[in-house]
Amino acid sequence: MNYKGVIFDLDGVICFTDKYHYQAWKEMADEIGVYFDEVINNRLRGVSRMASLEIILERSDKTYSPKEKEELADKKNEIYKQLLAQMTPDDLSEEVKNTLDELRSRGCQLAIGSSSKNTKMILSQIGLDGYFDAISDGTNITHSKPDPEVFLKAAEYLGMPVTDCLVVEDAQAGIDAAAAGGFDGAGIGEAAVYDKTTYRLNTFSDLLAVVK
Ligand code: B16
Ligand code: MG
Repeated sequence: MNYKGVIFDLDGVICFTDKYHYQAWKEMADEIGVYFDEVINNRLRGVSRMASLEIILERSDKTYSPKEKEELADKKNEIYKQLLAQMTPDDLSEEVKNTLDELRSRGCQLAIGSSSKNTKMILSQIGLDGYFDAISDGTNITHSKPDPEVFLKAAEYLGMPVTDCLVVEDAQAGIDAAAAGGFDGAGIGEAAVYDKTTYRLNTFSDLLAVVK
């Protein structure tokens, strides 16, 4: 298929910040005495910050007010940002960078479609500040994945119809969002084996066989 634009999820596709999300949520959960482990953390993939907190609080006996929830989410985000500050361009793999460069040299427009409100900081840490033609992220949406808003905005920012764009995702919620928006979806990691995925990627550079 000939796609003119490729919209990449960030965490789990371009780079791997899930271990930092886990560490930060774990510290917050321990502080309020709520059980949290890596299995629960897997349910947070691609899901917004507040929706992630709701999943963690399923194990709490206490009812938290909206203000208290904001405070908990802020606390987690402060810890998370301190961890992100340790990231460097070495956290961007050569395979990902070379594949992005090759797609660009084939004339593709490249965009980010991420739930994260920390997208710009992450891109800057890994040396991709200013690299993408468009960025749609947690700061410009009101509905998080599996709602298609983040990808629809990315296509709009690229100035392209949905059918010209391919979405690359690692999370089921992200593939659901792509499908809901009418996009084809290429899945990597757990999303590669999800039945709504259009293309299964074993490794990131497999994209070069999908986007000709
Ligand atoms: P933040 P993605 C998502 O990024 C993460 O996978 C998810 O775990 C996180 O809760 C979400 O971003 C929001 O992140 O707290 O930084 O706004 O996979 O959509 O790039
Ligand atoms: Mg992701």
